[in-house]
Amino acid sequence: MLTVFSEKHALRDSKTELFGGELVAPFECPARAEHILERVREVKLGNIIAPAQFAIEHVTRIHDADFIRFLETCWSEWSAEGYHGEAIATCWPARGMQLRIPDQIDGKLGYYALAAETAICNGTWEAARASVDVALTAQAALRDGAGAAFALCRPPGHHAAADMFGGYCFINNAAVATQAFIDQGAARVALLDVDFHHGNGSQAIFYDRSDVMFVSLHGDPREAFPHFLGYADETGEGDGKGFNHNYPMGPGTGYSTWGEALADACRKIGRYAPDALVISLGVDTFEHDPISFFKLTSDDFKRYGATIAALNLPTLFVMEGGYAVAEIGTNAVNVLEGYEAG
Ligand code: FKS
Ligand code: ZN
Repeated sequence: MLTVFSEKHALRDSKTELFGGELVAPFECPARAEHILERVREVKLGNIIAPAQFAIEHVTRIHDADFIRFLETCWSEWSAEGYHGEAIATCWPARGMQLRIPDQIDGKLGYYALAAETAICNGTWEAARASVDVALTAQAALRDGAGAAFALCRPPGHHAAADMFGGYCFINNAAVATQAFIDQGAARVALLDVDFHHGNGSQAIFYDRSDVMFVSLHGDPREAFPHFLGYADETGEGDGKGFNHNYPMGPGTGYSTWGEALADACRKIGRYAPDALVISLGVDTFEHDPISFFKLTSDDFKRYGATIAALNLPTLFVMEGGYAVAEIGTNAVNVLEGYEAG
C-alpha cells in the first residue's frame, strides 16, 4: 500500500496544551508521525511519497474562506499583540451572546475555536496545509486506480468543522478527501471514523447530505471529548436523515463490544454501496492510550483491518489520533497490514 507523508508535519510543534488546569507538553506531538513512518518502513508496507501541492479551492469546498484566512493569519496577529505564550482561546460566544466575528485576535480565536486545549503556534498553518495535501495526494492515488492508500496526516483533522478548529485539528483532512471523491464523480462515499473520539467536525460537515454516510465508533460523549456531540440519536437532517450513524461506547470497552459495533457499521456501509471508503484512522482506542478509555490490543488492530477489507471497497486511510507514542507505529500499521492480509 502507498503511504503519503510530509516532513512539514514537524512545523506543528506546539509547546503547550491546556490539560487538567496546567499547560503541559502536547499529546499530539511530532514524534507520533515519525514513529508511524518508521513502522511503515520496517514492515515494507510499500512506497512512501511526498505530497503534491493542491490549490486551496479543494479545502474551501469544505471550510469557510474566512476560517481559512483566520488559520493563515492567526499566529502573526497573535504575536503582534506582544503576548509571550501560544495562541489559546479564552472567551467564547456562549449561550445568549452574539455570533458576530470580532476584529481582534482574542475574539477571533474564541469565535473559531471549539476547545481551549489546542494552541496555535508558528508553523501550525504550514503543517496543516501540508497535512491536507497528504490526504489529497493519497486520494488522487485512489482516483488513479490504487485499491488503497495511507495518508499519514499530521496534524489530524476530524474535529475541525467548516469554521472551527480544536481537539488538535485545523483542517478536516478526511472530509476534504471525501469531497474530492464526490467532485471526481463518486455518487456515494462512506466515511468511517474509528478514532476513539467522536468526529464532530466530519459529522457536522456532512450532516445534511445523503451522498456521504458518516459512521463513527467512539467514547460516549457523556464521558469523553468532544463532550457535546456523538450521541446515537444523531442520525442526520434533511436530505442527510438516516445517513449518520454513531456508536458511543463507555469506559472499559474491549474488542468484543467494539468489534460488534464495527461489524454493524460495516453492514450499514455495505448496504449503502459507496464508490469509496474513507477511514478516519485513530489508534487512541488502544488499551494503554494515555487520554482514552477503550481497551483494544495491538492484535485487535490487525483483526479490524481485515474486517474493513471485507467491504471490498477502494479505501483511503487518513491518520487521526493515538497518543501511546511508543506503540503508535505498530498499532496504526497493524490496521493497514490486517487490511492487506484480509
Ligand atoms: C482528556 C482531554 C481530551 C482533547 C482530545 C483531542 C483528541 C484528538 C483526536 C484527533 F484524532 F483529532 F487527534 N482533550 N481529558 O485524537 O481525536
Ligand atoms: Zn482521538
